[in-house]
Amino acid sequence: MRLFYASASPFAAKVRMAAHHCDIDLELVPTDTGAEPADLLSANPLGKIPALVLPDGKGLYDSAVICDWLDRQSGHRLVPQDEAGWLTCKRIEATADGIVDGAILTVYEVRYRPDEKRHQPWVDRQMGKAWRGLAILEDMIDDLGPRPTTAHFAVAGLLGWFELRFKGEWQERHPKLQAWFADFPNTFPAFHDLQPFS
Ligand SMILES: N[C@@H](CCC(=O)N[C@@H](CS)C(=O)NCC(=O)O)C(=O)O
Repeated sequence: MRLFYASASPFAAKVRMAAHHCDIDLELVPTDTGAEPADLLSANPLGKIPALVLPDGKGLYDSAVICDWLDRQSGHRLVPQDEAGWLTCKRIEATADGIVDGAILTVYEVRYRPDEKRHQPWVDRQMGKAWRGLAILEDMIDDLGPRPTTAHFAVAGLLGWFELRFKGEWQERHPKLQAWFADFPNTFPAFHDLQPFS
């Protein structure tokens, strides 16, 4: 199965880690979303990565949806099936994904908008979502057990990406997340190869 991805994408890193954990091979297609290539748009009309092409040729997109599909394929190796475990996993995954959703818009603001069109209050609002989300994650991170779930991969993708884009800005405020992130490669050694990088 082909996965449209970019090496720096936290959402793509999350899916790649999840697939690795499930022993599911993916054919990687490096993708520049800015160029909106036709094969990406036919897999995902929204033009976003990650996008996966399933064996029937149809696209599947949004990292949470792809991970849910990988979970089904793997006999639930990614998402706990008991209600308490499911709620913890999904709350943390949604929080991690939402943090990136806010912060990435501020990256795009700089990348795609000319200086004179930037609106700082809007940037601050988006980063406010990200910092509030990180504060909540700091409180929730102890709820993640040793067995990797989609929540682990979402948080690892997020923090790996923050290391690239906001290095030095998050660690001091979030010592528990910092410790969790430093230890994650011990539970999941493939993180070294699959983490976001640019
Ligand atoms: N909710 C989506 C978000 C995906 C997303 O925003 N991906 C970024 C790259 S990290 C992207 O494709 N951006 C290009 C665009 O927004 O046009 C997911 O979880 O997969």
